[in-house]
Amino acid sequence: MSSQIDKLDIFDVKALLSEEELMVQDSIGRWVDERVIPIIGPAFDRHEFPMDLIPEMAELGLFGSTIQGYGCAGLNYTAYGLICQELERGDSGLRSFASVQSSLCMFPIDAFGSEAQKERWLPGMAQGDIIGCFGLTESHAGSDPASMKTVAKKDGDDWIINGSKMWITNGSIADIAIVWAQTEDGIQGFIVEKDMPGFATETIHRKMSLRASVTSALFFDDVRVPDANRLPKVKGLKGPLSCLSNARYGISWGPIGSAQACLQEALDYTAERVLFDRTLDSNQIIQQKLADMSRRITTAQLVAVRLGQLKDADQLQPTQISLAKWNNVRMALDIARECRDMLGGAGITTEHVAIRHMLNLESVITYEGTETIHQLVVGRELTGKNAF
Ligand code: TGC
Ligand code: FAD
Repeated sequence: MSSQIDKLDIFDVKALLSEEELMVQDSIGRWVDERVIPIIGPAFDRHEFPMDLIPEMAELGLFGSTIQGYGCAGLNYTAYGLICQELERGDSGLRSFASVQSSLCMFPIDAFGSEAQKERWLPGMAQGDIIGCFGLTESHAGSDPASMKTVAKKDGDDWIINGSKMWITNGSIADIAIVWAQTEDGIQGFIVEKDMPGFATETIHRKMSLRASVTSALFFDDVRVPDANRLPKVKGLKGPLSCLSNARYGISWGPIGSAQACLQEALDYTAERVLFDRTLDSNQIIQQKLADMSRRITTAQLVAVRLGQLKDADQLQPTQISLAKWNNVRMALDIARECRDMLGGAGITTEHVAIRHMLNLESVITYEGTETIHQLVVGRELTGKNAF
């Protein structure tokens, strides 16, 4: 039986995209096929982020892609979502790198920075010459950033920062860190440069998830930061939470790519594998499971496209992002686990992609607000009661 339906896009979501959005998706998708997929399994095994891909990502316009000017591509948010989806089809670590650089570092400089800060940092970040990291989480309470202990105290024209941050993507490879600290005036953001005395990083080893990504702890021991490095246009938790909103938006798209990669692998594998005199995909139970994956991916794609429309119309609410991040990451994690199972013993090695995506998604469901935190955000919207 032949059909016009794309197995990974049953509702033809592509038909809802503009020419520019399709072009972005095609070019990044081709790059992921050619440059990422052949090398990413071994990089994950070696616990290494593939640094040599950074200039290529910059060349493709992936960093700060929604920012106008400063050498950035000025794309819309639907295109940014598609970039996240294609990158995550390769590996969540690569999408993480782009999310942190774009949504968590370039976005706050663009939205809350002075003109001098934008001119100093954004062009180099767009070119991938300056790498950023985002320090919000502390070891005692990631879900509750309002309780952070890192402090910045005013000292003449400078600030003195003391404290530490934990689980920071890109921490030990970053040239600058956007660091959120308590001040007498509430939480404020500072651009800490890697060679400022008293600033140190330590890479976190032995991760079983996001192995092709650098995760670090940051330490601040009387780090003197000039007031010129303070983000002047925002005070309070809404500063870092706005950055999270942007990153969570991209993460709502990304795992669709992981799920597509896993489903494609399961389709290929079960079509070849012969057990009890027939291919595995001839069994009703296998078909039912594959069909159910397709249903969940399709739902997630439609959620993402609607999210993109709302974001591009500047109407997106944090609760909508929470619902989408929760739904789409959960969808991908469950599918990756089910695909791993369909591959039997072969599914437990990184010769196949399912277990790598499955392990990565354990981080994705935890960072940028755990699944529970997003459920509580939606619960608060429905009931009007804060249950955190
Ligand atoms: P709450 O009282 O609700 O809000 C405080 C202020 O913030 C505003 N706000 C938001 N603004 C923008 N976007 C959002 N999503 C916002 N949510 C809230 C809010 O309006 C208020 O503003 P104002 O002007 O009234 O002061 O704050 P809360 O303390 O009750 O906390 C709410 C909660 C639990 C949802 C929040 O703390 C939370 O989201 N916790 C989870 C923390 C988290 O997600 N951390 C992520 C760290 S970064 C990371 O994981 C990077 S991974 C990178 C990668 O590799 O991809
Ligand atoms: P906790 O907050 O201690 O949560 C533990 C458990 O308690 C979770 O299951 C949670 O859902 C649950 N829980 C929490 N509150 C409630 C409640 N009220 N009711 C019921 N259950 C609750 N952070 C950054 O700032 N920058 C980064 O670049 C960054 N990158 C990361 C990369 C990786 C690979 C990982 C794993 C994390 C990263 N993080 C980063 C940190 C991440 O955001 C936190 O791990 C996350 O917010 C959860 O915080 P926590 O680990 O302290 O867990």
